[in-house]
Amino acid sequence: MSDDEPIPIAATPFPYPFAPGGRTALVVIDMQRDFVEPGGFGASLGNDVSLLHTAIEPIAALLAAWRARGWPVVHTREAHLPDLSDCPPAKRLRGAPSLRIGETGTMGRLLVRGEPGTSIIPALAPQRGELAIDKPGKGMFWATGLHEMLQALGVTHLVFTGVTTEVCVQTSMREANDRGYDCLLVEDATESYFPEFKAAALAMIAAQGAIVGWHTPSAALLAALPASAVKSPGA
Ligand code: TIU
Repeated sequence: MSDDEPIPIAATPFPYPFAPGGRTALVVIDMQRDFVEPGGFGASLGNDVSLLHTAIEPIAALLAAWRARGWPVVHTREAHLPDLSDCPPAKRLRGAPSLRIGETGTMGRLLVRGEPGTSIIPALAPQRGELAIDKPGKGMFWATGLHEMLQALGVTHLVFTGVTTEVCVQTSMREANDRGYDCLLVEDATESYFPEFKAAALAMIAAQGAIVGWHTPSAALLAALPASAVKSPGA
């Protein structure tokens, strides 16, 4: 099969034209201790963080598939500068959390770059050669320079995973669609603190003829990927 020919992936609302040859990046949004573990930002908002755990294994399987093929991977972290100059009051003062962004919890200062809680969970830790970007907003393109990095790599398609579906994942996917990327969201590799919001986000994304993009289970995507070059030990 030619690297130029799209591979049709069974998806909602119709097959997704997957671009092989390293033109599709796997995006892992904000799989940070601050959202997934007790004592972090997600818990400070009153959420049950265990609801996000089912996404971890499917994301790990997708990471393994991308790594085996040498395709580009992007990890994002929602993280602010230590002086919070990139965290406007409209974000910092919103709601009534038990701890606000920048305050100190059991894993350090919430959503501040370099703090233990801001790191990506060990099961999904970035590897050398993968992009790992700190983003001050919900969307991954705001104030990050990511679009230029992806253009330099020749990436035209994005496969989305991570948390939370209707907040940072959906915002990033909408930003990506506006920038011309064809986007696929992996249903079991994304989670929300609110199952009904996850379902609504999936429906909104695919409605009106994939107005934002497509969604599919990880099994359908993995089954359709071209074979990886098998790397022998020591190769
Ligand atoms: N609160 C919530 O659902 N999400 C966030 O605050 N950030 C992300 O989605 N990463």
